[in-house]
Amino acid sequence: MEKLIITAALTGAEVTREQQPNLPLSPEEIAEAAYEAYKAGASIVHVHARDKDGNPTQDYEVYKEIKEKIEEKCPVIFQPSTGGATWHTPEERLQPVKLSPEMATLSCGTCNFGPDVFMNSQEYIDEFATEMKTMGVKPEIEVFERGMINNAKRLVKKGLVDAPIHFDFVMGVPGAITGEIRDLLYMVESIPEGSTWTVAGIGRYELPLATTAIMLGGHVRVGFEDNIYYKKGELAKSNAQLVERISRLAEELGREVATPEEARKILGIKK
Ligand code: KMH
Ligand code: ZN
Repeated sequence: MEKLIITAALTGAEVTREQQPNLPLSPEEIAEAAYEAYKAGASIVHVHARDKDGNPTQDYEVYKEIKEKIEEKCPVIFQPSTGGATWHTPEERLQPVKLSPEMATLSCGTCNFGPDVFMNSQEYIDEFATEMKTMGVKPEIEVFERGMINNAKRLVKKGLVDAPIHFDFVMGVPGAITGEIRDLLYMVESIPEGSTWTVAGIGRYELPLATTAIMLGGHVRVGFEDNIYYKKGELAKSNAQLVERISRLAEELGREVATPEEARKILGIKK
């Protein structure tokens, strides 16, 4: 089996310090969390920026500072969000792509997102994909519902995304697909042959889906964006603690963990 790529989703746009006191917010804190996650086995960090008040921002300069600070510390793959928060405009959301990062997320459809709606019209999906192609950015296709896989296949047909596609199944967002294992199997069976995939289980779904992905040959995303607990009723101490557990499980299950360099090869990223 291919080595395991672990992504650490460090901050997200929704979680607050009130909910998770160790949430990294400033560029310094996010870079330090990235370094700790890298040491624990992460080869990709998925990043959402926050402003000085801790609110989600898609500001180019803030992402630039985070990217540079991470690069000073370690060779982990920097993957900014283009999803931002549900209230960000498409123009705001696209800003970090202008940094020409190795990867960025590309959400491939609209869905309910708790009490909000996460809007991704066909027009904007195409625009985001075009911009990523122009900037040489490998998209991680964010899939919150089964139909979004079809939208990603459409992008390949239009020449806006190169195959093989790399998917991230985000499972367990209230209002979108649940994180039951049978749903993951359905998603995995539905993607084109040769694709790679990772799974981000939200909340209590994180651990069972991660373990299943390790055994199925998929990849794993963990971190405070998706889940703030280590176990029921016990907050995690850090993103790195969640990554460490996945590295340990992989070891126990006989799956080696990829370095960033190996992850680049698996994903076809040329540095
Ligand atoms: N915060 C969500 C509305 C992404 O990072 O690309 C969208 C999200 C997806 O987190
Ligand atoms: Zn995100």
